[in-house]
Parts: sequence; C-alpha cells; structure tokens
Amino acid sequence: MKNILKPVAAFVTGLLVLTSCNNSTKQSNSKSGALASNIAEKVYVSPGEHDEFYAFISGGYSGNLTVYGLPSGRMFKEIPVFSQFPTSGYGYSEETKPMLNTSHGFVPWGDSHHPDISQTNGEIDGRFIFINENNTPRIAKIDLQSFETTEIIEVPNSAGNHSSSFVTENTEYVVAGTRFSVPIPQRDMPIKDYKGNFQGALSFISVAPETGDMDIKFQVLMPGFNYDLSHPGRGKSHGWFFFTTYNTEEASTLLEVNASQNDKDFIAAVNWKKIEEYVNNGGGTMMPAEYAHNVYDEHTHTATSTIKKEVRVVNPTDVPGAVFFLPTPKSPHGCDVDPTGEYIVGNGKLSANLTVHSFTKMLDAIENEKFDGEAYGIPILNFEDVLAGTVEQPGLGPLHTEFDDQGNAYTTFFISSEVVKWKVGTWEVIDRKPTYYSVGHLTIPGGNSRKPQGKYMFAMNKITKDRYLPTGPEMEHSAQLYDISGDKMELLLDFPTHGEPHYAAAMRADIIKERSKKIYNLEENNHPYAAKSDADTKVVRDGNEVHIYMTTIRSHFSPDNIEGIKVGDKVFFHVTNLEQDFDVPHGFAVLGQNTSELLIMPGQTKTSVWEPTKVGVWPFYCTDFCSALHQEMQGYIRVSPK
Ligand code: CUK
Ligand code: CUA
Repeated sequence: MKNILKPVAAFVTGLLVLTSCNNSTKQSNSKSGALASNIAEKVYVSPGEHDEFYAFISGGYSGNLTVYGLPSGRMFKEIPVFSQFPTSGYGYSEETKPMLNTSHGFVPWGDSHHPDISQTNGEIDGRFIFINENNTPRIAKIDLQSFETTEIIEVPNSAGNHSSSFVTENTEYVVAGTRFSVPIPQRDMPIKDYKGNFQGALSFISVAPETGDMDIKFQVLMPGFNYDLSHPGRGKSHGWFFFTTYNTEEASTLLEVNASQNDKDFIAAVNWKKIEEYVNNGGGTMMPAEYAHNVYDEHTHTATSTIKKEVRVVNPTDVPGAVFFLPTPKSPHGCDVDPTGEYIVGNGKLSANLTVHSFTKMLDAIENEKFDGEAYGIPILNFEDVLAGTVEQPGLGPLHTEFDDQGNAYTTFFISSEVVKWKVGTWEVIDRKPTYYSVGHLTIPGGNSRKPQGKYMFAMNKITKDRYLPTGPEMEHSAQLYDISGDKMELLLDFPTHGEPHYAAAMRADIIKERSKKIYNLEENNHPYAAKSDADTKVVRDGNEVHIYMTTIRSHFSPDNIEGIKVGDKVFFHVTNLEQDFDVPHGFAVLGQNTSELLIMPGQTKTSVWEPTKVGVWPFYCTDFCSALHQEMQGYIRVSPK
C-alpha cells in the first residue's frame, strides 16, 4: 500500500486517530462477558480437534508463506519459499541452494505478496499453491502434499512482480504482471526518456496438467504503465485476464502527484486464449532474456537451477482483438472478478466510489467496435459502455474485493479502515465493519474461484498499533477474522501474522487434509550420496574434499566418530534420515559451522558443508528432539593439523 500513501498521508493519520477512538473500538475491546464467550465459542477448536479451513498467508518481506488454521487463527507452519530459512536449512543445504539462484546470482531473500491455489473447473483443487516474488521477479510453486517449495521460475522483462500470481480456472496458466515498466530489453538509457520507451511485460506461465511443471509460454509487451494487480476471468469470461494499471501518464518520477493526473487509468483486458492460439501457430518472437528455472526433484531430494536464454514475446497490436483498455477511475489497485465471471471490480484507491465493469457489455462494445481512441494501438473502450454499476460512497480508498457464495462482495477500504459488504448487481451497501487498522487485502476461503466457500472472511491490516502487547517498534501485523454467515459481519478474533501479509489464499481443510502427510519413500531415494542403511555409511576423501555418507535414525548417527579430517578440508555431511514414520525429522549441526543446521525429513538426504578452521575434537548432534534418547544422538569429529 505504500505507493498510495503520499497524497493521502495526512488524511490517513487523521482517520487512524478517529477510528482508534470511536465507539466501536471500545466495544470490540471490552466485550461484556456473555457476548465475549459467545464469540469465543465460534473460534474455539477443542484440544485435539482440527480447524475447518487452511489459510495460506503471504509473508511479505519475510519472503515466505505461513500456514494457519481457521477459525482458530493458529499458525502451523512457515514454508520457506524465497528466503533462506535456518530452521530447516532451506537455502543453506547443498540440495536447496539452487532454489534461490537467479540470473542475478544467488538471491537469498524475497518479497512475496499474493498466493493463489490451483484450480480445476474453477474450483480449488488444493494440488499446488503459487506465490510471487516482487523484488527479483519470480513465481514459486509449493506442493501441498509435502508443503515444500518445489519450483521457482524467474520472470524476465518484469520488474516489481506485483500483479501476480493468479491462476486461470484450470490452472492452465499462472499469470505475472509487472508493476514497473522498464526498458525491454534492459539497457543503459536516460530515465527521463521513460515515456514511450519503457514497456510492461505480462507473463503467461503455463502449468503442465499432470506434473505442474512451469514454463513461460509467452509475454505480452504492453505500454509503459504500472500494472498493479490482476485477476482471471472465470465461467463466461474464462479465457480473459484483467490487469489494473496506474501511472498511465508514464511519469518516470512520482515525486509530485503527477502520476495521478489522469482521472481514469485503465483495466487491461487480455484475451489470452486468442494469444495462445496465435503463439501455437508460431506467432510472437523469441527474444534473448536470461532467467533461472529452479526445480526440486523429490527423488534425488535435490534442486537444480537452469539459466534459460530466451523468451517468447508478443506485441499486442499483432493480435487484433486480443487486448483492450477499460477506463477505470482513480488509480485502481485491486482487480477482482466475481464468481460468475460477469463483473470486474476496479478498486480505485483514490476514490470514494467503487467501479464495476460488465464482461457482457465489454464484449458488446468490442463487437460493435465502439472505441474511444487508442493507446499505443490498443483500443480504449468507452467508460459508460462497459460500466455495470457503481457502489456509491461505500468508504474511502478501496483496495481489494472478495466474494462469498451468496452473491455478496466485500471490499476493503484502506483510508476509512473498514470492510464494506455490498450486493453484486444492485450495488447496495449491506453492512460495514471497522478494521483495526488500515486494512489491505481480505480473504474468503475459495474466494478467488467460481465456488467461494464462505463462512469466514479475514482482513489483513497494515497497522497494528494497540492490538497486542507492545513488542518495541516492530510488531507483527494484525489479521481479523469475521463471521460472514449472517447478514451482518461479526468480528470474532484478532490474530498476529508473520512478515507482512499482503494477500492470503484459503480453502476447506478436507480438500487436502488426508494427502498432506507426505512420507518420502526411502527405497525411492535417488540422492547420489544417500546411505540407505548403516552398512552404506562411509567417509570418502577426494583431494581436500571429504564426503561423509551418514545415516540418522532414532537414536544414533552412523558414523558417530569421524577421524582423518584436516584443517583446510571441505567436509560434506550427507545425512540420510532412515525413518519411515510420518513426522520424525532429525536435525544435524556441528560446532562452529558457519551455515545453518539441517533438518532432514524421513526418507530424505540433506547435505551440510563445513570447512573447519581449528584443530580439535568437535561434537555434532541432532537438533530436533526426536525420542527419549534424543540427547544420545551425538558424535565427534576429529580435526587434525594440515
Ligand atoms: S498489495 Cu502488494 S502492496 Cu494491496 Cu496486494 Cu499491499
Ligand atoms: Cu534425532 Cu533428536
């Protein structure tokens, strides 16, 4: 949200003071006993019982993805995605380092914003979850059996990969729009020559139906606007994708408010089916572009990184009828398509009203060629021709909209710090509830699909202020859970989130619960340094490199006394966890190692590198309390002089 603050900063501050002092805050902070216990019951999950929904909440500048249960608001896991994670050794172990490789080299951090779960026929299927990295543009895929990141693809020609990672209704594509336009290809040129020279790439990354393998099928090279957010068409609008834009003035500096001169920016409507057909018939051109494609193989337990050298680009004016601009007021941020696929909501973040476009009207206008000029050869439709309706004065600073399964929409208003429920089609406001404070995204389980699962909505707030015990200037952000089963929303729970959650994806737990107890079969472990039994363990020297094939199982390491190592050696501990019980990882750490520990899942092999600098006898041990004899899981390594 940071990018919108400038013109409204004073206003925001004022409103914050207001919302934090109004009656509803007091009320929510001091529920009377009976009322509070009534609400408590709705979020209470008895010991041993499970939550009804999974919520996958983006970790923002933590670069990761966190897993929560709803309605309890309990955090179950942090899945490392774009950042090194010492807890498990992700990005530290030899096997996982390649996951963080890019065409810029090893990038151990990321900024993730928008997770989206794979779909089949417009319904959440729970196979994979995708998430974007803004800063060094990448898209990651997480397997929802193992809850591990299994693929990361870098997005070339993109910059500020914000308008992603949303999937089409059969997960044909995961789509990544660019926030910044840049010189394409990148080159040395004056920044002030931005206008007319920079471009924005909208990337359509295909997802193979069986394996889920990602590949950049094509990029549409658009005019040099900022592309903020996007959403797939669904149902009747399946085959289209919609992107909000701002800075259609193409200003290189936003120091003045000059990027908001235009009363209306655009929603770009892209007929990807048409472009796909064009590409399948050989359309588009291959252009040089370096990008990394990193894949984790669950049999070798090892990631490999390949740098690709070219990408297919498409000029939208070469495919008539494929791309159109829908004028949309006041720098639209979120771009949200309702479950029927008919309505496209443009959340004009500097606006008091909410603009909703009609897909049917859009098609009519296109068919009758009713255009209001063009931008760089792309037809602009008439605002009135495509407008379905306006939600009048619902709040201030609309950002994002989600939908329930009853024909209602819920929009967040950052400036007035509230969620507003309104009726799709009649545009009447039904209810509004304050959020504490300054809400960004909101999520309803199954919200971004044809079949929202309803029941709960949670708001992800940007400012925590007084919601929790203070923890210094840095506090976890605050999410708030609302019951949306009635006409009126009811605030049930505050819960802290990790990093900066932008968006979250959520779904019914029963979709994946039974298959998410992944065990890696030891028999199928093809890691080149695996030791599948104590008999396979050995120490192999190759020059100054020493490879130690180790096993770990309750309650010993093998070997556990290692000699013959010298200062200046490079020691590779290849540790195979022989366990085949669900949920028995072992850890590995050696005194003085300048990398992280390893956490090895049952059936896996993971490798830690150690370059000892001091002579001595150094202990190693298991870091994960695994049995009554956990403390007995230890050993020594002797380091002799060079
Ligand atoms: S968002 Cu990324 S700047 Cu509204 Cu999806 Cu917060
Ligand atoms: Cu193995 Cu503790």
